[in-house]
Amino acid sequence: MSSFAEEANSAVPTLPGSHSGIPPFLLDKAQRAKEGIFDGRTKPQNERQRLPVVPQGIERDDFVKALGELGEQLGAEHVEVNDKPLRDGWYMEHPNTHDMMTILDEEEFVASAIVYPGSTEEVQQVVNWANKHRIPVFPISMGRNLGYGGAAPRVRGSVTVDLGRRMNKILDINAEDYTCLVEPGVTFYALYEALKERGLDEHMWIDTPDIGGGSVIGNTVDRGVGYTPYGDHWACHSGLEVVLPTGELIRTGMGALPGNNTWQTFPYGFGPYSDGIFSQSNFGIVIKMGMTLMPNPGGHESFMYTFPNEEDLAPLMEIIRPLRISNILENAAQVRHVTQHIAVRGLPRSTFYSGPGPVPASTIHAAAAQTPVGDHTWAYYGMAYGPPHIRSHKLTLIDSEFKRIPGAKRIDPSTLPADEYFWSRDRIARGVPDIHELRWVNWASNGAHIAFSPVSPIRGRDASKLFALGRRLHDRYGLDFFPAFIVGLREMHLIVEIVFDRADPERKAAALSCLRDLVEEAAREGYGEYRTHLVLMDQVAGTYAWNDGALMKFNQRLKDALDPNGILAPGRCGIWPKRYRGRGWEMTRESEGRSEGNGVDPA
Ligand code: EUG
Repeated sequence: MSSFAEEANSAVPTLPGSHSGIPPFLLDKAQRAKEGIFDGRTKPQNERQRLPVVPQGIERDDFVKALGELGEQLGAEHVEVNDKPLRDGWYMEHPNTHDMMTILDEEEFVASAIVYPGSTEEVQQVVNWANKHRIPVFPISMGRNLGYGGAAPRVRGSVTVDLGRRMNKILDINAEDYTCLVEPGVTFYALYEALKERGLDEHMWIDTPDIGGGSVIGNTVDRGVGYTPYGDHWACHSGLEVVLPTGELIRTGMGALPGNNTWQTFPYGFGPYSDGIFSQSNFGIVIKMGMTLMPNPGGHESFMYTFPNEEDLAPLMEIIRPLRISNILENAAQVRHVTQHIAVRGLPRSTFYSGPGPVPASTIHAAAAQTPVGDHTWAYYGMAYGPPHIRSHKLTLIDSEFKRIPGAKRIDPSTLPADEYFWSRDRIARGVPDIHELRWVNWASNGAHIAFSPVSPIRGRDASKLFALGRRLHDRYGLDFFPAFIVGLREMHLIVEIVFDRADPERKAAALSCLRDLVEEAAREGYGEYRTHLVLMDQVAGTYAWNDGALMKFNQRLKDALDPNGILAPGRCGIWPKRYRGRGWEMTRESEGRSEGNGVDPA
């Protein structure tokens, strides 16, 4: 317990000293967030002494010898064996050894070792080494996609290739073209700090997700989103440099033309547009990426509306769709349920309710009535961009449309205190990263979360159907329901984060069953996930089954051609290399929490 207290009280690492650190302007907030998280932690510190988990397909002695060989190439200090007790840490000091928010036993999604390449050549060396010994490797940039598996590998005992620690340079910021070129260890926090340091933060904006500690590359290749008009990160990238699973190095788009000067300004180049196969895949290791940055639009203004009833969701979506598609609503908006409004205040659920099952609606509404925003069921957060006369045209239209819903209220920002969540949304929508969103993790003690993230049209009937589905299944498992609709341009992502106590096996099992039901029933209605956690990848991939699974067969052909030895991130996004197929590696409801299959083809 003493090391636990020590961990809780230690200082949060900061930029620029640590590539993974918090920007100094967020340090106080991060330190308070950390205290809150460790206050709610009852899970005893893991003291389990352990041998490193060896991946299937290699003997322990051979594996240890192979690691020694890699240490000679990269330097022994850049090869770490994962043989110590697993440390969960928290968002800012997250582990690269396992899934700190695991819904399974924590020894399932666990690495055997972590290696830290420092250059393109070293990434190639790692890949060549993996092919020589047939050892699965799992690349991460920062590994901060918590809720989707974090840094953890899908195949137990994989060697994690932590790219972020030593490959974290901003290679270029171009203030004329509004672009940058980054390595995997550059976080949204770090990119924002770099713009400030160069005096460019008023000139151009980054686009950050809800929390800014993730890798720009990692989030983008996972097709994450942010909240300025540049919120579709994948659509905003231009140019990749990729190490292939067989060790070759390629540049995509204009990057393939020697001496080009348009790698970051024209994403397509000539011929097939290859970038797509390197997102949400296991076909290559992205080590450089170009990203566009947004010109300061000359003004910005956040707005927030609340709507009183659950039934307001459908008419609201019908109002949002045309406004969003025509860019009167300019950024990916969030329509959040009142339960989120309460949870993001950062207090544990036990503050409000100690009974079994979900916190009753009346309790949530009573709590909401006590907040500066007041009682409501749905809250819309958006931003208008441009100088005042441009904004006022859009805001007037939005106001008259939203007010068609009886009881709709525009919240006056000047009535909201500085630490209100609204101001976090305000910063994020103008490209200033934050850490506020983390607070709802405290809802459960030992709070962990996994997302259910289906895509739907921006339509009243789809929103209502998904809301009812989520409500029914959460009720079935006694879980609080946290829906947030993220409205893209012509579609929306519903994000349902299930928050659970990761020290409670029964609650973990309930959360996992609920997630499996959600994926299955949503698919039956025609909804698929835009992204998912390691534990759900096989199931979600299985829902994209049109024409007898033709897309997965195509992906498998690509996998076999590009990665004949099946060493790169086996099973990621449901894509299994040949030597794993037909051996029970897919995780389903029937796997009973085991992530491994029965061996690999020795050939
Ligand atoms: C959030 C948003 C996501 C996601 C996971 C979490 C946070 C919402 C839009 O994508 O995939 C508050």
